[in-house]
Amino acid sequence: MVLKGVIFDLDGVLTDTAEFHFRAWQDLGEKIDISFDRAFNENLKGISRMDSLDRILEHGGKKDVYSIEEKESLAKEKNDDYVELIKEITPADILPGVKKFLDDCREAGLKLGLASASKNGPAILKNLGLTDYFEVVVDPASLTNGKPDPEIFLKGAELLGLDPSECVGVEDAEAGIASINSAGMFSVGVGSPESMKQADLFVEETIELDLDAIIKAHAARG
Ligand code: B16
Ligand code: MG
Repeated sequence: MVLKGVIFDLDGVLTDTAEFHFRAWQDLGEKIDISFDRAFNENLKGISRMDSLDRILEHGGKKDVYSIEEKESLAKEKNDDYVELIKEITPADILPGVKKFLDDCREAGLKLGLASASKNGPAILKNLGLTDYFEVVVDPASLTNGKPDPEIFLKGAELLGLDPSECVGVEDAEAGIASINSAGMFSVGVGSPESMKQADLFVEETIELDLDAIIKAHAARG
């Protein structure tokens, strides 16, 4: 099987916005008297805004305390805070090796797509100066199910006009790897060996992303 497309997650793969999400959720947590640490924040990677809020409320024992309207207002408060923080993002915040990897993909004639759960994805891509690399950006608002459901990666392949088997997906979150795998796509993980156990191939850091190795591993799977 020849590789024709690469579908990227954004947060944690192209740039590290996890810290900004953490700070914005923590600020909200202080207001509603729920505290959590970085380890808990790992559970929010790749998870949509409202699902993240639900996990935080459950963690704080406040699952049934707020109405839908109140939860929407809390999620908006967090996002307003987050939007301020991501205004600081510049091309200097592209994770190490990512620009070269994207250039290698482009030179190899691969089609590139973005499959981020973030509704702020296009704004972040713009601040990073990476918008032009991506032929398609899946709109998370158009989806019924978030990661780990395969919908977002299936949609990415469909928009690129490719079969999932002709694509690889690149992710830093366990929920994201599960999404890629169940889409029938070859998964490339960025992270620790423990968190990337389910990935078909993994690297610990973005600087280690190597297109030739990925092409070979994808072809070897058949
Ligand atoms: P927003 P990814 C995800 O992005 C983040 O990992 C996750 O922490 C966040 O809650 C989610 O996007 C939604 O983001 O509130 O900006 O719409 O990793 O799928 O690129
Ligand atoms: Mg991510």
